[in-house]
Amino acid sequence: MKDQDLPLVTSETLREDISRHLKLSIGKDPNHASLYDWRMSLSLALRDRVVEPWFASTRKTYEGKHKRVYYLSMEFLIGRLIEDVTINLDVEEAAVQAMADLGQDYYKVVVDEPDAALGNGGLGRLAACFMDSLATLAIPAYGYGIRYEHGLFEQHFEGGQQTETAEGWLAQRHAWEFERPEVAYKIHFGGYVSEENGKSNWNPAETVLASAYDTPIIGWKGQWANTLRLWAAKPVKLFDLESFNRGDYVGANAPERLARTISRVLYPDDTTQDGKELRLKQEYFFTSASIKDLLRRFLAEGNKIEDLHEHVAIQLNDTHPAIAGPELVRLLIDKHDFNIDDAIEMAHKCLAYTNHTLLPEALERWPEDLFARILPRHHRIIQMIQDRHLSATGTDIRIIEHGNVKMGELAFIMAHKVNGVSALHSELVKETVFADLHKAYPNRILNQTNGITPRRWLYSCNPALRNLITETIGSGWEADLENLQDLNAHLDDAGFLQAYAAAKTTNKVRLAKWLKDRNGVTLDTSAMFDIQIKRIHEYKRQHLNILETIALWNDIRDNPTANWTPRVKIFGGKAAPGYVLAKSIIRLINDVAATINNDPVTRHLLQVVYPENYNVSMAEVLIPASDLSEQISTAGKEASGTGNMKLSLNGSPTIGTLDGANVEIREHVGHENFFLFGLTAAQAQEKRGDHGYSRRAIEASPKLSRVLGQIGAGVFSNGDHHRYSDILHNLYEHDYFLVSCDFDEYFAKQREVDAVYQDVNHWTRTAAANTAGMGWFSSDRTIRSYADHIWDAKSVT
Ligand code: B1N
Repeated sequence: MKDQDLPLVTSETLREDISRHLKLSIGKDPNHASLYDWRMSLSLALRDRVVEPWFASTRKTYEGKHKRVYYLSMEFLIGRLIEDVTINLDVEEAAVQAMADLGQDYYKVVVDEPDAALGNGGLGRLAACFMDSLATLAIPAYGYGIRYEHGLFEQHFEGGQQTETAEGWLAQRHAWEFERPEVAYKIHFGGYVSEENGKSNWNPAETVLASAYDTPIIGWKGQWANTLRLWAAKPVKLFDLESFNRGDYVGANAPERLARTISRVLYPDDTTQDGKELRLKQEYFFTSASIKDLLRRFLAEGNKIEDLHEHVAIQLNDTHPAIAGPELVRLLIDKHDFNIDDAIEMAHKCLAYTNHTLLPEALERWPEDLFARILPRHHRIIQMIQDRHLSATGTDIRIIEHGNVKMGELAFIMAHKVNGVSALHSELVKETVFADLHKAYPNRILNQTNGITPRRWLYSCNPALRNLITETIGSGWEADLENLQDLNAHLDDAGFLQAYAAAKTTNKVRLAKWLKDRNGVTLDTSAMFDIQIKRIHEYKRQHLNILETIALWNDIRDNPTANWTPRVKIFGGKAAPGYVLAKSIIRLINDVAATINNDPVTRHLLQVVYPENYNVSMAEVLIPASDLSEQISTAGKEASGTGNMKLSLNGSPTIGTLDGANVEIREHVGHENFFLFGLTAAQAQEKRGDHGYSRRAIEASPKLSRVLGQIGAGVFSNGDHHRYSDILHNLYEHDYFLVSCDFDEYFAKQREVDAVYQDVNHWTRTAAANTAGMGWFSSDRTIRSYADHIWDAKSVT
């Protein structure tokens, strides 16, 4: 299809539609319309233009009997949608004009939209980027997840400490979803299994309804749209009138309460697992509904169940939906008369599993008694899957072991392909967590390096750079990001570099204004903006960054008139509410900021800012304005990272370790355009065997010793010597993440960064080389590769 197939949208037609929606859908007179009313009207007018391509895509998939991809994920971290839709439909100018004609500021309306924050971090955002690329590539696909009433909590700082409040994106109706009351499945829990004539019957104790809400996901130039189908839990019986009539008013509400808790709230854990009953119920709830739904669609099209694998590819985004294997087996046996072996074989051909982390605290295991109590039938099916696997491989690798059901092993054994998310991570998957299974099934593991959608993470969030790129190499790069390498021919062109630096300045000024409005903080936009944005975790080492900041502060104070490179250190990110040490790190950053931002000797040279409540929308302002990207995790611990890709693409070189996708970014942008430091994954592992390593490293580093001494002396805590004893104890006694060992090299590399930054030409060339080299990291490339190597799915042309 060609671009000209897009129906012409003028500001006049759009304006008429907005006015009509304001009147007829919202029921408001323009004179009394609130910002929310205008936002709804604009959103509905845009949504109208998504529906046609959406229907057309469904029709084509149906007519061509194309294979569909089903992406099952506990998290979809979408962010805002107005801008996303205007950009994919190529109607931003018309939308701005239409709103102006109505006396409204389009951009004010855009930022009024709350983020859809149905995810914690990278895993959820990856799912959102994948949905964008699937639509852009016209691969028929459904995303399946949970319609949480409350997304990721809102973060506040009180006296520098993180507090959390519930997020409420559904408090007001939004325009993007279509409720599908007719699409509902009963989901069962608990009870017992009885046997009758060799057949197993599950007699559940509880039942809730999974009710569908559909959001169309439109691809680039509006050529294709897929569906994100999110499940909300509802009571089977709305209200227990019997209890009410008996006078039991509390009991009358019981069915409602039980159901609503299931889709009430997103678990705020990133790379840790909370072994709570409700979490297991959430996982089964959305997975079962999704499997039932895809089977219904498949059969409604007149297909034979024996052909399921030719029409259906199911991708498990981590192990959270791993119960899909046993659930599909169960349904094939109970509803379609498969025998157990054929059912397992069929499920195997449909399923694939992505592993996103090696951290032991993230690997899902459920106590067997809990699991058997909630899902008694699945418990037995898993035993049968395990038996067959044991006899087929002659190994002793169990799914159920030491009283735990291990979801990683289950997902691995059920899947026909298992992938890691960066080259290094996939190798480590083979060598560590799944070493034994890899030996038993040597062709199962493959790599699929993550990617990011260039529409949101360059075109939409960075208009200044977008325009420069298009002026320099023409358009087309938005859906063919490798075109960016054409920029390489301009890296020695002074005019280009000047324009590139000007675009960066524009974005830094935009960020400075945003921060001024939000926090009243004034930033020096000529200073280097040095940014670390991600969840707060020991392995990501925000503490390494803040310790380096203190050491730099010391050096500046010791020698204030030396030739320093002014820096603004910007942090963003949330800690899991129960992660005590991560919360301590947040407090330390805020305490350090309070101290050094008030130091008259250094404050024009060094500033620390940490805006509250980092989310997708904040990332869209921070990333284009970044000069330096902090990707400093302990090697071997960050599976991939995707923020690293967004920052580099937007002209922010990396200071980083050889971890996750950093390794591949460095290859693509060129070693000279990447500031490398630190132990390798292998060296890190070796170091841990070296008894007493951290104390020795601290003693060998005068800078680090001094910094830790200051923290212990209460320099940043009003003389309180104990506020940070947890962090200090951790660093001295069991510095598992090797902050102490990497500190000096990190500090030295930062001074090298300082020097390069002072050479404007050299720095700008380095930044531009990052943009030019990052084309490969488009999620379009990633999705094409999944389609070819895992799903056997095709673009519909
Ligand atoms: O997945 C991202 C990677 O880029 C990151 O490196 C990785 O840390 C992240 C349990 C997770 N791994 N595991 C999780 C999230 C929520 C949860 O409840 C685990 N997130 C990642 C995309 O591949």
